[in-house]
Amino acid sequence: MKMDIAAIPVLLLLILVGNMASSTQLSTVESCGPEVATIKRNIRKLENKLLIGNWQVEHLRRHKYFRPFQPVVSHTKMETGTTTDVNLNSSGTIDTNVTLMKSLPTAGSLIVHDKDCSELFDRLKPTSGFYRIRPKLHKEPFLVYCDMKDGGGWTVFQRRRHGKVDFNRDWVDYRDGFGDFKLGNDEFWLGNEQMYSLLSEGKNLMKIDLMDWNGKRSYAFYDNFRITDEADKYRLQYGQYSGKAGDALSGGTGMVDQWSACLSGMQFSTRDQDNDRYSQGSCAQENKAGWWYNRCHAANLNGMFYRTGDYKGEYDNGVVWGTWKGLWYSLRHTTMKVRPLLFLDDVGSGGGES
Ligand SMILES: [Ca+2]
Repeated sequence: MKMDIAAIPVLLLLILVGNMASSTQLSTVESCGPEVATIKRNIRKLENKLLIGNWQVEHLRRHKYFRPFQPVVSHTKMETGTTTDVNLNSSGTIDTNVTLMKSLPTAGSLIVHDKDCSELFDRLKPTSGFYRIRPKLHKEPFLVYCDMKDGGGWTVFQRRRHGKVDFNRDWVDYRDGFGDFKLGNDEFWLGNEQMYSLLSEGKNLMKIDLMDWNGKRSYAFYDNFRITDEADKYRLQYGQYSGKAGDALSGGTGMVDQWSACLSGMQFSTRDQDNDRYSQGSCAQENKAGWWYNRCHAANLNGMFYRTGDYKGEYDNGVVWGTWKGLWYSLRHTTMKVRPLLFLDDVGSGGGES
């Protein structure tokens, strides 16, 4: 947490306004306040009722495919080198524009049917692994890790496991993605541009899986998780929190914490691009990560990988989820993954909350 001296009067004003339970709170606080949370929850319930109805209709329409079932024996195709370049798109017409895809690194299918891992899961129920998806038809497909457990259908966009990949990187790396995309425990950041493609359509549910150095696990859900485009510096937006690990993205429960560490509405920063609200320095440089920072954070999942769990230092720059383990504990495993809000998982729970 950082506090500008010049900003203290603003903070006091915010606290005053908060105590008056006024509806005129400034936007940074408003997006994290408890009254707003209740309203958001009610809106969400109503929206869900409506959307589930719509979704069921859409699901029937989409999954009674007019396309013939193709058991996508893509692994065999790759090994034998024979390819059949017939790709039926969702409207059932033949898409011959697949030559581009062949030159890309392959994993999973040569033919990209799915806009995300949830569609792939619906279609083939494959095991967890790396697959290519194509969220936007006018953009090229790209490789992602699909988590087909935990209800299935999750598209993973961040993973920490062993600290082998350096997460202290420049804007371009965070924009395009980095890390290893081969093995089940590889570490990576999928890329802000890819995340933007994935998240910009429809409503999503984001799940953050966490594990400490004793193997204890926890998690957090955020609905309507999305980011804006590069022109707006991939500004973070999310809806309602639920889960066990606490709402660290919003900075915690106190207004002071939220004022300095609520990440809702924050732009993305890297060591070479300071878009935070900390006017006296760079949160990304201090915290050794690319992330959405305010002044600075209570969650820093791209931070330094400390093998000791507890750590000391000038800055709280570990792999931090403050509302679960505090700012001075660096987590061992983290996963950030997303799927459509109204996805019906393999146990039919819908919300994916386990
Ligand atoms: Ca700054």
